[in-house]
Amino acid sequence: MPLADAFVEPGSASEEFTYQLQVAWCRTCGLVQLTDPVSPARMFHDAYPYTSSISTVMMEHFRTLATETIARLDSTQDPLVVEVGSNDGILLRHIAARGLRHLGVEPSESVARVADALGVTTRRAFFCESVAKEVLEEHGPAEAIVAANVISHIPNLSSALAGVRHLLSKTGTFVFEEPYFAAILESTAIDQIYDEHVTYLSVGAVANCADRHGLSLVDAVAQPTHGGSMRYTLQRAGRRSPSPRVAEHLAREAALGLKNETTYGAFKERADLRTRQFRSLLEDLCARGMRIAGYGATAKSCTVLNYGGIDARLIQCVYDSTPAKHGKLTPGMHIPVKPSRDFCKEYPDYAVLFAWNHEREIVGREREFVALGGRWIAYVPDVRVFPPSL
Ligand code: DWN
Ligand code: SAH
Repeated sequence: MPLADAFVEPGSASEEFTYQLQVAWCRTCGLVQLTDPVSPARMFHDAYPYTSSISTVMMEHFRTLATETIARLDSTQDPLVVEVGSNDGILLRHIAARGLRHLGVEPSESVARVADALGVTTRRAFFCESVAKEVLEEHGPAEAIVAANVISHIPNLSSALAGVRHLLSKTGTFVFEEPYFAAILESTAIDQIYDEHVTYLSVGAVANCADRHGLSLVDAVAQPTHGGSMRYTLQRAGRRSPSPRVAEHLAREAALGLKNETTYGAFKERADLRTRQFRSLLEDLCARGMRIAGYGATAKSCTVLNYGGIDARLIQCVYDSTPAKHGKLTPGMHIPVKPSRDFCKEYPDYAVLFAWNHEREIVGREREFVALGGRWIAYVPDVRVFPPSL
């Protein structure tokens, strides 16, 4: 597999880095993870193209999380809020605007620079145990540590959790959210599996890993973002008993078969079937002379395109709003990426919704496409064309 966010400059495709994408499940701690993670520095660097603020729904989601984080600080004197993977400042900008002490820890210069401009103090670093100790030395303990869609990106999860344990004040909380493995399983979202996602977290696995580092999982609340996420709250062990929600999620995970080997084999079979159905739909439409494009040059699309061998013969181009992706080719399958403002100038007959997690926002905005006869194609949770043709 190529790297999901390594969009290719035309003419330089021969230099593409590839790696073996393979997932394993640990019978002991329940963690689902990549067997051969790619070095983080290869993925997160000064040309990392993903900026969190591409979605108005996500901007609102993080504004609300910032408000909740501030509310939890209650009467603490001069509290410190640390965010791991602060990207373009989508969350910390609200903390900074309130004049609160804060620090983003973010290795990708491309996005950290955007956060700087919003007044967010950002340390260019990969969060780990030693960086956490340095932050503690320089700034003191953190009353709140927050992280979204990044803990699953860290190959050395133990080091990250040990870092949190060092940095967190005695009364502090660590709140993080990640795509929920049970949701990935239920919707057969194989496209969530790619290089940047090293672990696929569940309530059971997080509880086990937290325990090993003197932390306890005290709450877990489902979130609608990224196609189904879970927000975990950790505190130093022994501070508070877990919310009943934790036990409810654990029971549901057991019922879903997260502890049974057969569940994982069945997932692969469903993923293979779905990929074949998706590919044959595209082939049938192409054979009928239809023009097909993609919408959203997501990191996720890398897996479904490369696993299905779907290239520019089937999908002519992908429209995306991220300037850094424009004029480039998608990793591996080399489909040209065009600005999303061009979509309405040359509507295709069908548009594959690669950013399916932003369906409401995108389909709501692009109503004219459907009004003029265009149709969306989705492949999660099933392959479907919508709205159905009359
Ligand atoms: O975990 C990760 C998540 C948070 O973001 C990272 N490893 C990488 C990235 O994954 P992704 O690329 O699959 O995320 P999204 O949020 O599904 O990507 C949206 C893509 O779609 C962006 O390239 C922008 C584009 N887009 C667009 O063209 N028009 C998005 C929206 C909402 C739009 O209206
Ligand atoms: N929190 C944002 C960004 C998620 S994308 C959101 O939810 O939208 C993942 C981000 O984590 C990238 O900006 C990447 O550069 C950063 N990252 C990756 N490994 C990291 C690590 N070890 N420490 C801190 N940030 C990391």
